[in-house]
Amino acid sequence: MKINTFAEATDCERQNLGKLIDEGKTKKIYELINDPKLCLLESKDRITAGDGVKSHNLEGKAEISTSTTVKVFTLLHEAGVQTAYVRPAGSKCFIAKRCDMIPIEWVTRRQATGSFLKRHPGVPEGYRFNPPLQETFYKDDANHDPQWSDQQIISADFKIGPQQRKIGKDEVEIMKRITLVVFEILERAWTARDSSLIDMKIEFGIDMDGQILVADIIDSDSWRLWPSGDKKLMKDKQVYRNLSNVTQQNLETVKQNFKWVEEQLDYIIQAPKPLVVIFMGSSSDAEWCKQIAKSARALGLHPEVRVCSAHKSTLETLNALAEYEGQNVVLIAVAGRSNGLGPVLSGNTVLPVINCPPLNSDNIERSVWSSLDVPSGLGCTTVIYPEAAALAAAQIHAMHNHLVWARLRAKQLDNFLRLKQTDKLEHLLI
Ligand code: OK8
Ligand code: C2R
Repeated sequence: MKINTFAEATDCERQNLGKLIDEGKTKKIYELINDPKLCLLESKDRITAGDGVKSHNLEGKAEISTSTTVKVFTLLHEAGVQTAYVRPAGSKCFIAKRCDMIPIEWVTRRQATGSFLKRHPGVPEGYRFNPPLQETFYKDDANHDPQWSDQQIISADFKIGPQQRKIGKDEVEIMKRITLVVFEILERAWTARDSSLIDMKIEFGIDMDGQILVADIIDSDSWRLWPSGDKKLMKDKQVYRNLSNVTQQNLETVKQNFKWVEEQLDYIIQAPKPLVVIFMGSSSDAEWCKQIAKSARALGLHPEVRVCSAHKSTLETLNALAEYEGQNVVLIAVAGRSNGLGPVLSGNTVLPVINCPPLNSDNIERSVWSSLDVPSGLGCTTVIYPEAAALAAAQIHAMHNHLVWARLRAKQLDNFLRLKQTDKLEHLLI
């Protein structure tokens, strides 16, 4: 995946710039004249902590922060998580869906550190939360962002956005679930760079269509990140928060840390698409295979199709198999009637083989048994739907590929969100 160099978008977006909507400690938000549903976020060369009490100029921070945010949101977008982020626009800016923000910080923790330790004396630093712990804080600098319960958020009776969307129990549940998935996707991605995501904070907004979206920025201000799981190697804003005496040299270290994070994200978002080879026994199985390939692509896999029959062209089948030995490949065998193909492949390789025979209501009783009733020593598995074959292959690849893992996690989130939405509209169904 290629990240734009920002430059191409700059000029036209600047001409389109409307009035300043809002200005925070580290960013400005502008209207876009030609598109009232979008806005432009511009980062400042400013670093702050302690609700703004500590604040310094840090030349170059805006570019690093923007690029970090762009890469993080690109990763989430590729996974299938909807966010307000739209596209980069110059080295210090990006375009986002215009949102009215919900004044809550959504924090997820994998390990105990930071403010959690102050609020829970006796719990040792590094205590592991399984599942990750979720906390919410009301954004109120003057009162140091007090922790709020779900009940407090619901009782605040927020009505946000042009449609005045009420933030009730469902909305809180939706935001909690999205927050957890965002954390888990980023945690898994950072594992690929041998770094531990310890905790993080995100924020939500309501866009002009009334949709709840992850909004704002996600950069080195947003999380605690410990390379090799070692607190002493931390690469996030905590280094700045901890400084009792802020010198130019210290600030340079903070900036170099942020730059390191921004560069690591290139490796994270550019992971190769893993290969799934669909072996089909006859060209008559092509339609079934197309359905598997379509689902596989949607999960971030690269499908390849081979036509060979273990019954009719045994040697060619084994030669084709030999081409994939030694690689991280999942094989899917599509063979109707008497399935020799899947079991023969499985018996001659250690690569995982998933049988997905092209079944229909007429042949299922007869044909499925030839995939299931295999001799001892074979470990091929069998599924009966094309989507299930792609999902099973993706789950195998997800064990070593964080982008596929992210797609699967986002798909589960999507299932949850769809059911929630349908549940709300249930009265329209009957
Ligand atoms: C936030 C997780 C960690 O940075 C500050 O000190 C204050 C403030 C600011 O001015 O930017 N930052 O509001 C903030 N609050 C929580 N988090 C923030 N960035 C993140 O949430 O990953 C923080 O980086 C938990 O933080 P904790 O332990 O302080 O509650
Ligand atoms: P033909 O079109 O060759 O007659 O195949 C194919 O996958 C197809 O569904 C008819 C059906 O037989 C299947 N077939 C197998 C094998 N080779 C072909 N089951 C095999 O080697 O197992």
